[in-house]
Amino acid sequence: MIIKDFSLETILIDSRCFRKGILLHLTNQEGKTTTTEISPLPGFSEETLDDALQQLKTLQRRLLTTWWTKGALHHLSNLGLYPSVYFGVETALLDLLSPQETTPPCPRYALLFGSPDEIFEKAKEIGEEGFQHAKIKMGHFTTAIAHQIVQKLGEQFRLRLDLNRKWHLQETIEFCGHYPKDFFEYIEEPTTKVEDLLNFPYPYALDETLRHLQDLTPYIQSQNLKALILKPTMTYPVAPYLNLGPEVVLSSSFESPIGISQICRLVHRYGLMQTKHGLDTLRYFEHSNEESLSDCLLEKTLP
Ligand code: OSB
Ligand code: MG
Repeated sequence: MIIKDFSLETILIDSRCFRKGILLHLTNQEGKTTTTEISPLPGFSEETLDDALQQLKTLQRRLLTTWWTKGALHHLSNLGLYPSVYFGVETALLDLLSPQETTPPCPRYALLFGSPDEIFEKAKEIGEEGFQHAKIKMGHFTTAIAHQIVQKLGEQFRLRLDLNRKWHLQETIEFCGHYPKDFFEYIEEPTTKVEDLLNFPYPYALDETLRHLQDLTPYIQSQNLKALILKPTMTYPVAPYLNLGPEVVLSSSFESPIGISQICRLVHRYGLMQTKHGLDTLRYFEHSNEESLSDCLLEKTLP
């Protein structure tokens, strides 16, 4: 396959225009087209939007002069690409090389975060939508407030908590001790220190820690590591994590609907339909439909 046409477009993702991203449009020799999103998340991604844009412009020539096959995709791994760029480019090439007829919706859990009142308000909303599984971001709360929230929502929803490495080992253990052992699906990032994870006696998941750990083996052997949370915008490729043992949960990082459906296509490609994924970030943008997105279009960038 040859790429005949390459263009980039910068977009504003949310109506308040806090979140920006890049759309990559590719067309092959048969006239098939695809659009994928490249949106590094400020404060989390190693690269900025400008870094990603520069790298894409440099990559353009190579994209247009390579004979692409599925076997040729591994060449991308030698180019030192930022995760967001690697994710956008590889998924675009995959869309053209092996298109999926349709992409059914992906199994997902709901996301709850904000102040306790905001969490209760959103909990009502997700309950009405029929969600039975939810993840609550708790790292910024005291354990007393966290208990109040769990007591209110823990019967209605099967919960996973994300502590974002904000609680100390003893605090998290003491907290979990108030509930049956498998009450929570897992605690995401349950300790401030990586070394403490091996002493954490409840099911847990790793997210940001995965981006710093060289060797996951001791954690996988310890049995309590139940899930690996992979945000393709920040951790890509994800394939090396697929068969390590813990379940793989793909998660969004406040991308537009284009980026989120790109993650959903990966869920299908990797056969991860038995797992609930973290694709509910769109709920936190006020106007996230396609129409308001086009209102937010900044400019066409034609390198
Ligand atoms: O801490 O998991 C996080 C989104 C952007 C940055 C960090 C995080 C998140 C999410 C996304 O929580 C939703 C999810 O992982 O379920
Ligand atoms: Mg997390």
